Amino acid sequence: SYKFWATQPVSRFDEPESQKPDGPVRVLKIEDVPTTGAELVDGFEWDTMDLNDEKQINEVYELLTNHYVEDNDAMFRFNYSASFINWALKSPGWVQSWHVGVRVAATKKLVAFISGIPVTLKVRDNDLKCSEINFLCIHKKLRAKRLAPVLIKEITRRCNLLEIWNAIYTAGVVLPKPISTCRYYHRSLDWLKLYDVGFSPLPTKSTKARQVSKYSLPTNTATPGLREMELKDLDAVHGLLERYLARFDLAPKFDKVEIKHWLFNEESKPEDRVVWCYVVETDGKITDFFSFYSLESTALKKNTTIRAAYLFYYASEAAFSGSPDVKKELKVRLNALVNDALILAKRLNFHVFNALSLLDNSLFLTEQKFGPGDGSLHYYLFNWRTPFIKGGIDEKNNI
Ligand code: YNC
Ligand code: MG
Repeated sequence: SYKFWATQPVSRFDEPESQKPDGPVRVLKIEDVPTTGAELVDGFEWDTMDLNDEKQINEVYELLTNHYVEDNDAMFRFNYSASFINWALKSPGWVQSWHVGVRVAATKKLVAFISGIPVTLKVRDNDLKCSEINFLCIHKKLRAKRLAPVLIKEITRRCNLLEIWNAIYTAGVVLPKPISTCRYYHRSLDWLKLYDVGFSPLPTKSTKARQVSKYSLPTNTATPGLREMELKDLDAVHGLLERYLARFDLAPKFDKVEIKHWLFNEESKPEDRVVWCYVVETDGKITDFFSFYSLESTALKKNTTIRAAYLFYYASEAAFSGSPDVKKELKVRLNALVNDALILAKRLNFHVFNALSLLDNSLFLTEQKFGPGDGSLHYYLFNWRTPFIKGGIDEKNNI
C-alpha cells in the first residue's frame, strides 16, 4: 500500500503508463522548502558527517558492515570498504550536507545513514541535475519504526535547499515505480571458493573438477595494445565514453574531472585500491576501454569474505563503425575485452566478476559464462515522469 511513497512525487502503479511528456511530478519553489530538519523521535539527533575525518568514515563503514544490504537468504552482506565509501561519497562537487547521519543522543553512536552526491543525468531528451541517493541504512534494532521515511524526507529537504529537485536511486525492493529493472549476473573466477562459501551450487550433473575447468581462464590477456589507463588518456577516454553513453536513454553525463575521479586510481596503498581501468591503444589512438571496481561481501555463516569485481564503465569504437554489421562487430569486440577483464580480475585474486544486464552487456554475458543471480535491481527517479526504459537495448541504433 506504500503509505509513505504514496505521499511522494513519484509515479504510481495504479496510473496508466502516461501519455504525458517527460517532466517533474511536482514543482516546488525554494521558499516552500523547510529550513529546519525533519522531526526525529526523542533520543536521536541528526548529524552531518564529515567524511574528511577518517574516524567518521570508519563510523559509516562500521554501520554498513553490520547492517547494510544482504541477499534474500541472509547468507551474504555487502562489505563496502572505507576507501570505497571515501571514493563513492566524495566525488567532484560533493556536498557535505548530503552525508546525513542519525546518532543516539546519549551515546553519539551512529545508528542510521543516508547519502547523496551530485550527478548530471541524461533521461531520454533531458539533462537533469540530480542527486544520486545511496547507502540508506538503519541499525537492525531500529528497523520497521518508520525511520526510513524521515531520513528520505530529510535528504530531500537538503537537496531542495540547493535547488536540486530530482534524484536517482536503486533498490532491490519494489517501490513506486521502477523506471528500469536490471538483473545481476555472476561469472565465477574461483569456483571452488564460491562453492565453499555457499554462493555457487554444484549442478547435479556436474563434478567439482568439471566446474573448475569450465571457468578456467588463460594466464595472459589477448587484446593487442591493452594496458592500464594513464593520466594522459583522460581526454580520449572521456570523449569515447561520452559518445558511447549518448546511445542510451538513461546515462550519467561526466565531465573530465569526474572521469578522472571515477576511473583513475589514486590510492597510495595498493590494498585500498577501489577501481581499475584499462585502455586499448592502437597506433596512438585509444579505441576501447573498460573498468571494474572492488566490493567485498561478507559470507555471514563462514567467517570469510568474497572478493568481487564489478564491471563498471566501458566503451568501444566498434559501436561506431557505421557498418551494417555493427552489432556483430561490437559483440565480437566486447567479448574479447570482457574476456581480458576476467583474466585481469582473476590475476588480481578476485573470486567472482559481476555485471548487470544494462548497457550492451547482453552481447557478452552468456558467451563469457556469466549466470543470472537471484536478485533484481530496480532504478528509480524522484520527481521525474518518464516511460519505462528497457535495460541495455539501444533502440536508436538497433543494437
Ligand atoms: C528502500 N530501499 O517501502 P511505504 S537502497 C526506499 N528505498 O515505505 P521503515 C524504502 N524506500 O512502503 P526499515 C526502502 N526500503 O510505507 C524500504 N523502504 O511507503 C520504505 N536495510 O520504513 C518502505 N538499504 O523505517 C516503507 O523501514 C518505509 O526500518 C518503511 O528501513 C528501511 O540506499 C531500510 O537495504 C532499507 O537498513 C533503511 O531496512 C532498512 O526497514 C535497512 O519502517 C538494509 O520505507 C540496507 C538496505 C537500502 C539500499 C538505497 C537507495 C535509497 C533510496 C531512498 C529514496 C530516495 C528518494 C530521493 C530523495 C532525494 C530527493 C531529491 C531531490
Ligand atoms: Mg525504522
